[in-house]
Amino acid sequence: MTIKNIAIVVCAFSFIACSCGKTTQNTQSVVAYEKISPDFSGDSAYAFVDKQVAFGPRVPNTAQHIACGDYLVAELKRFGAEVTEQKMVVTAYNGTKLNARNIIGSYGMDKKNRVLLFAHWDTRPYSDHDADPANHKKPLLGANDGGSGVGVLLEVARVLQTKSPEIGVDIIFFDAEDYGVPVFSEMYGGSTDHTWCLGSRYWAENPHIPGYKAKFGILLDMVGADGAKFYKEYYSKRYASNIVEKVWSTAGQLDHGAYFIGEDGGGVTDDHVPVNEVLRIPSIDIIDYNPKTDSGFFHAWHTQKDDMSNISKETLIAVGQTVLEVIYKEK
Ligand code: AHN
Ligand code: ZN
Repeated sequence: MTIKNIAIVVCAFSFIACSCGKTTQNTQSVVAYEKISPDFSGDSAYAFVDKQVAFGPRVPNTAQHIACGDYLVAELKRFGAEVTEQKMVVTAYNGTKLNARNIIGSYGMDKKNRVLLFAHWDTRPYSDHDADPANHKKPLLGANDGGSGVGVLLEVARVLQTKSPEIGVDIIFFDAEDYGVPVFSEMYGGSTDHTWCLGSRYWAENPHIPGYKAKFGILLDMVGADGAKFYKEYYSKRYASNIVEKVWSTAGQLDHGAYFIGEDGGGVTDDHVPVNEVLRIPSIDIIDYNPKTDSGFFHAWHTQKDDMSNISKETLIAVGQTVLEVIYKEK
């Protein structure tokens, strides 16, 4: 078909679409963006979240934590990644020594141009935002807070094995993110930022490969809730505004603009902060955080209700397909 012919077909189509009067679609849908990445499966990602939750809470120093860590290592290997485990002992706000491990899966080890994808895999030992104070010292299931980011990245790993992108990819599951000072501690309300993100801080200070570099990083945190909204997070814009734009515009092209909101959110102390500030890899946080609401986070945040009932395959797809598209476009 010649260019002129295509133009005639497009015009004819838009004429029909308009003349029937029933459709509200505009002619933009005729020239829709065609994605280049392989399909991201919402069913598969959902199953990866469900499997983690089935271990129970994944709190450092527990048997469930060890079992889930072993599962994550085995899955990355099954999907063809080169796996490095970084075991460490970090000290929690209350002096507890946490046996922690960061789990790293690499693709295209020989490639110099790399992208870093990360999420935390541990879950919080406290449900300190639960409506019932009797639950405040109970660990939570972390379907969304912990499970969702890892679930999306396991599905990304599965896809990476089916087709190599041009760039190398490193997936890191960080440990000991969520052991920060609880509401019931007397330390609460002080400066407690340093009590969160212990695994990512350790890695940023001791990368698994000395001198490790990546073009940019993307953190996924609480990316599974039904109706999630991702605002442009403060530190992401401060350190990596071009990556925020790249990801948000890709999401728009893929018709996921209902999830990726074109407005500024607040700042969240999260695993991307040490990656930006210590290792200086420009990194963004895709996080369900809206500073205009009560806690800012999704409704079941740090409660006993953070279970599979909140998890939506559509949300997982919106995030996962966007991340895949960014990766497969990158050179
Ligand atoms: C703070 O509340 C300081 N940071 C939240 C980071 C976080 C907790 N992400 C998941 N759980
Ligand atoms: Zn949390």
